Amino acid sequence: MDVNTAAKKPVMLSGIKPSGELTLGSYVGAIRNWAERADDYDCYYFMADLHAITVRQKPADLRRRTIEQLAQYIACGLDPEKNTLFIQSHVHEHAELGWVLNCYAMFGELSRMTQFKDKSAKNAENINGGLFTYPSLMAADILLYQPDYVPVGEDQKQHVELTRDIANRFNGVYGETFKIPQSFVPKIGARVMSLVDPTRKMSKSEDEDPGRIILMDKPEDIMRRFKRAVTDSEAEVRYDPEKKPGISNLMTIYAAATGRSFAEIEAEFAGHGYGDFKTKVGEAVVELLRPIREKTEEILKDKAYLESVYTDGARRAQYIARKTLDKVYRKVGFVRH
Ligand code: ATP
Ligand code: LTN
Repeated sequence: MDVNTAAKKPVMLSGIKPSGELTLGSYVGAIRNWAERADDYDCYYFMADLHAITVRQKPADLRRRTIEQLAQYIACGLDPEKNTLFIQSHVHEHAELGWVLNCYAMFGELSRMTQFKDKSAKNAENINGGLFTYPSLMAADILLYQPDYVPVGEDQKQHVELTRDIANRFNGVYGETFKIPQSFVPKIGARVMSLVDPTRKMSKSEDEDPGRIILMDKPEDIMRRFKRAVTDSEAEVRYDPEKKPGISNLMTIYAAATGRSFAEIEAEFAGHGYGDFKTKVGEAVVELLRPIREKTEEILKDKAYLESVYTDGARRAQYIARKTLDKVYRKVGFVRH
């Protein structure tokens, strides 16, 4: 792709940590939104391996998952010819700008981040500096590419807000440097909840959570998980996230998988029991994920192809990232050589 021509389109950027298997939540909350927009935007999507090590990872697993995640991005419809797909640690400008932005992110605002509080509670024995300054690195990931939109799930909106604050603060001191990006959250599926605890987000790093559907799950596992999904004691398929979180979550998933509205779903299942509904949701998810799983398995067989994708992606990403970092280094007063 000619970088100069592409730069005229609005820019989209996002990333996911290779900290676990991608879930149905990662797909409908994020990746699906990325894949639909390749023709109209200049898109950058990466595997956030630098972010993944804020929680302890087994090196071999991290390496394997990073490559698998790339194969899954492609299987979900991200064409590497049209989108720049890369591994975060291959573009060292992320770490460098991350350091600079740390000096413009305030202790108080970093302390208020919900993800930091959640992860600290879950990893009480490893509340490290990286976990705390995670949002400054995420701000760097974003601002290096001067994007217009950052497509993410609901839980990441707060980090994108902080990125805007940091960018505005920096621009205020040094003049126009960064474009102020906007988060882009899907209307349906911005927060897919666990099937066994619909008050908690479906999360990829909680391996043993039976309420989690991963993209590589076999049809029989998907069906089993949906059959065991937590519902309520009524027998009415009705959208009410406060009073009926389990059913509302299943409706969200069904809506995301079939494109039907909540009213249509309520009408479709009026007078039916929950068992019937759960089976239908399970079947819809099986069909949604089947092509992704099959394509991923196929792509993973060709390691040389995957290597060529991430090598080319890093080159294209770095071309843009370097320009922004240079500008920042000049503005803050570093001697250039
Ligand atoms: P971890 O458990 O390792 O913290 P995660 O499952 O929360 O990871 P992320 O890497 O944080 O996944 O998220 C990747 C992207 O997918 C983000 O844009 C996030 O908002 C979105 N996302 C993750 N889980 C869900 C979910 N359950 N529903 C909707 N979107 C989600
Ligand atoms: N923090 C995000 C992953 C992430 C990201 C980014 C998302 C890292 N850098 C830049 C969008 C843009 C997460 O935990 N899901």
